[in-house]
Amino acid sequence: MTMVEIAKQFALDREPLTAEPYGCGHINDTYCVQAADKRYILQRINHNVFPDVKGLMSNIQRVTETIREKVVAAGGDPERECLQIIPTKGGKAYLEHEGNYYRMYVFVERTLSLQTVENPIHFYYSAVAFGQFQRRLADFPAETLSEAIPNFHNTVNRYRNFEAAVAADKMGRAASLQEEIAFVRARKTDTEKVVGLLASGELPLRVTHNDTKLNNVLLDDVTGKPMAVIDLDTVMPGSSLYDFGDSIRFGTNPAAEDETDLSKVYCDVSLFEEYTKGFLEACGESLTAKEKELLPFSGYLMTLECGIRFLTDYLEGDTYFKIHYPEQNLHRCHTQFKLAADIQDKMDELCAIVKKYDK
Ligand code: ADP
Ligand code: GN1
Ligand code: MG
Repeated sequence: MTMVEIAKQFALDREPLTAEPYGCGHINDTYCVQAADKRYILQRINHNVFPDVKGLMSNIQRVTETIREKVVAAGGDPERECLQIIPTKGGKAYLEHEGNYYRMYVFVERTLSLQTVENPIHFYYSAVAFGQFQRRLADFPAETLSEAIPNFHNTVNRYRNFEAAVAADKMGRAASLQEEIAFVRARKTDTEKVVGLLASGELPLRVTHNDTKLNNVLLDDVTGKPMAVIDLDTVMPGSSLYDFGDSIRFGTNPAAEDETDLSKVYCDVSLFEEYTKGFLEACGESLTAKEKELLPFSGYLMTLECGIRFLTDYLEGDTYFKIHYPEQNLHRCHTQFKLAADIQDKMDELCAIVKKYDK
């Protein structure tokens, strides 16, 4: 079946005409479907990454319902401020066809999904969006969510997988990666910190998004104000630090994630300030002192983790992240390590910024 034919299996009130690849996600295959005057998002879910599609879609259904209720209660526009699943003609949340899984969403029109920060206000509003997201789900029973990817941000586990990939050296690449491997090994104890504090109860477990890249929030294309938070595949119990840290990782670096000129890769402190301001305004009162203290560290940790994941995938033969050319995961790893080191260097400055907005 073509993607247009797949789209026809969903309960649309108009005829799908075209389906074109869309967006810059690293995981799912995303298409924009045109049907008369309306657009839809159609996705082939990456079931190697997400084997429990049923559990995943049930999570998304329940989470979007809760957000919808909160948006309506606050007098907002649920059509634009919340992701909306289109069921199949048979009334299911997703379609299974020849071993593949598909889902459809309403296309949120007149929005921006940014790959880098073009205007600082956009980054501020993305922080408001992810802060609000966390607040709206604060009373959601976390234990009833299925864990789409167990240990997703368990950095101890990520470190272990990295060492296993080095030992296996499936592609014969380890010898040429000694510098990168040493970079990770020198930071092993950093990977143990947040995991340890969660285990001891010193950090609380919350319902978090876990993939708070700037392009996973849609902003109004005129005002920049936050509309829907998207890419809800990884909504699971986690730490607020994962959400804050991953946004800092992606958004404070003015360069692309696979930039090869590393002089362009750094943490823009003024962007860190924009994000901190927005996040603390939106959910600061619910954060504990320990969470706030570790916000700058989380930017470093999530960047280090992402670099470790890109390096591990490169060592394993690029089986997880989509790549568009052979060295892309290595280039992505380099930007993350450069950025992680820069965040480390700027740690005192970043801590002072958090204090400034901690009211
Ligand atoms: P991935 O998991 O591969 O990152 P996403 O769900 O993030 O997939 O979708 C990829 C891109 O498609 C997003 O970054 C965004 O640009 C666009 N997109 C996804 N859902 C919508 C939607 N409902 N409305 C408008 N654009 C969307
Ligand atoms: C993936 O799906 P996408 O492109 O928003 C990945 C994130 C990484 C990110 C790096 C499910 O995000 O964890 O941080 O790439 N998502 C998954 O760009 O692994
Ligand atoms: Mg995405």
